[in-house]
Amino acid sequence: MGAILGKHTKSHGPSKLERRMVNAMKERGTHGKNSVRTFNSIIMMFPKIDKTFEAVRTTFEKFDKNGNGTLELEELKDCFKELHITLTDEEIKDLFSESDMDASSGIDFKEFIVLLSLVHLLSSSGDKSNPFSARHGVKLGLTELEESFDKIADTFVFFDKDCDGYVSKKEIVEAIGQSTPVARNASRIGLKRFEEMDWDKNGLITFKEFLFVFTNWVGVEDDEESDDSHAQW
Ligand SMILES: [Ca+2]
Ligand SMILES: [Ca+2]
Ligand SMILES: [Ca+2]
Repeated sequence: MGAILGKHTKSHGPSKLERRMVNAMKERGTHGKNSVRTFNSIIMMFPKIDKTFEAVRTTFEKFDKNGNGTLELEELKDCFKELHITLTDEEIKDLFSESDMDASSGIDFKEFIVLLSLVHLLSSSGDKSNPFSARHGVKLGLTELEESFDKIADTFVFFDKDCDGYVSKKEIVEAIGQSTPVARNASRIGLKRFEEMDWDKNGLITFKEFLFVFTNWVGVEDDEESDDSHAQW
């Protein structure tokens, strides 16, 4: 918990992948089929979502061949090969640097979840200019995890009232303000995290940042969890 994110040194504009994600979120927002109507309904799903995340941990550990707690680029390539995710080395490298949130040259577990979500959401976007959706066969094949990602993307869209592909601080404060006291309470810590997440302090949160915060909300631990989660799926 509380891992400090590396300083945000991004001096250039959004990366290619980030622009694609913004477009994917816009597209989702304008299609208007959102499964999330209230913040409460999503809070109710936290335990289930947490379980789908935790179920990926064994995959993560399996590919962390040298056991240092992160996936290095080569380990990630092996992982994709095994999952039959057909991306070029270049694309994998882009994904890697996009998901390496603390710029540590390694993908830790939470970053791995972020990475998988990018693969899933980009591959289900209708933007044919992006290699993930243009090429068939980019599929995680992890149904419950993919459902979680869709749910979280819908939550993002629920917050993104003006459908510009970003959640602004104002949008999140308003949405939380309108929810019940229970939901407000549950999201208080989350809101604080949002402020930490908004690295460049421009008041805008991307889906990637949102998901990273979300993993904290649902209770994913940085390291192996104490064994209270051996529920079978
Ligand atoms: Ca490793
Ligand atoms: Ca990292
Ligand atoms: Ca917005």
